[in-house]
Amino acid sequence: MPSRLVSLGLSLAGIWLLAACGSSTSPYGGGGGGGGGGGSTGGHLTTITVGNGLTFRPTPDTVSVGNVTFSWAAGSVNHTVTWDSGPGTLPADIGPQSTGSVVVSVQMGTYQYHCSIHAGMSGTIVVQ
Ligand SMILES: [Cu+2]
Repeated sequence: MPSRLVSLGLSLAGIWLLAACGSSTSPYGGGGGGGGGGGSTGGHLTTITVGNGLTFRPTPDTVSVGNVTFSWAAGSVNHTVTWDSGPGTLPADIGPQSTGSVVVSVQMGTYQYHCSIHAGMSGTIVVQ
C-alpha cells in the first residue's frame, strides 16, 4: 500500500509540473471582450474544492462572471473536470490530477461538469 502511494505521487508530481507550466499562460487570454458591464471588481472569485469524499464542493455554486478556481485536495486520488454543458464555448477539460489548482473563466449561464473517473461525481456552476 505505501509503495503504491509513493509511485503514484511521483507520477502525479510530474503531471502537476506540466500542468503548472501550461496553465500560467492560458486561462485569462481568450475570453476577453463580451462583458461590457462587468466589473470593476473583476467578478467574484470562488474556489471549488475537488476531492474529499468524491465530491465537488460547493455545488451548485453561484458566482458572478469571472474566474472560478478548482482546487484539488484529493489525497492520492485523481479527479478530472470534464464539461458537459454551458454557455458558449466550454472551457477546456481538466485532466486527472490530485493536487494544485486550475483557474477557469466563466460567462453568464449554467455549467454542468463531472469527473470522468468517478461515476456520480458531478457539479454545477451558476454564473449570473
Ligand atoms: Cu473523481
